[in-house]
Amino acid sequence: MLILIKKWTKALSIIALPLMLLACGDKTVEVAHLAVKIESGDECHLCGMLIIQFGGPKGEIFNKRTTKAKKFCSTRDLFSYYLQPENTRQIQQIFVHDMAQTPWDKPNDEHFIDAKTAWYVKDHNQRGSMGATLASFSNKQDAQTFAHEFGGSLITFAQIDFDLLANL
Ligand code: ZN
Ligand code: CU1
Repeated sequence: MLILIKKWTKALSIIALPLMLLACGDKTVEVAHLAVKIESGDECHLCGMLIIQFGGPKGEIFNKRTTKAKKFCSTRDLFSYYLQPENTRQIQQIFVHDMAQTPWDKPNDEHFIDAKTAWYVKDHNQRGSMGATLASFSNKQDAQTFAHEFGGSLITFAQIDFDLLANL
């Protein structure tokens, strides 16, 4: 009988250990999200505008420990939100449209790309929901082609700050 109980406790501890690890791990695990579609009623998380009523690249943000995307009417509003330090800390993933793959006036949500590795064109003459905005591209060559056609210059994710946004 004693042997049986001992066997049981051993078996239990074997089962319990991975479960505990799983439970602890759960809080820190960072799930990779895929960009989601912008629906007809979706409002910009920053300015409240209906997102699909306007052209230009849009943005999406997934925070750590949440599954719901925050959606933005423009790359301009996306970065205004992202750059606030209390937000930057919470953010796990950011997406922007690849404007080489989709028309400016009606971006297709199948062409969301990782914002952190994207190339951006500032000071071009195309307008987004909030006026001047950053055009986003997955490919440097495409960003150059866009700048050639619509003006502006190339920057990377790391070069985007509040100063730059204010002077678009
Ligand atoms: Zn907005
Ligand atoms: Cu807006």
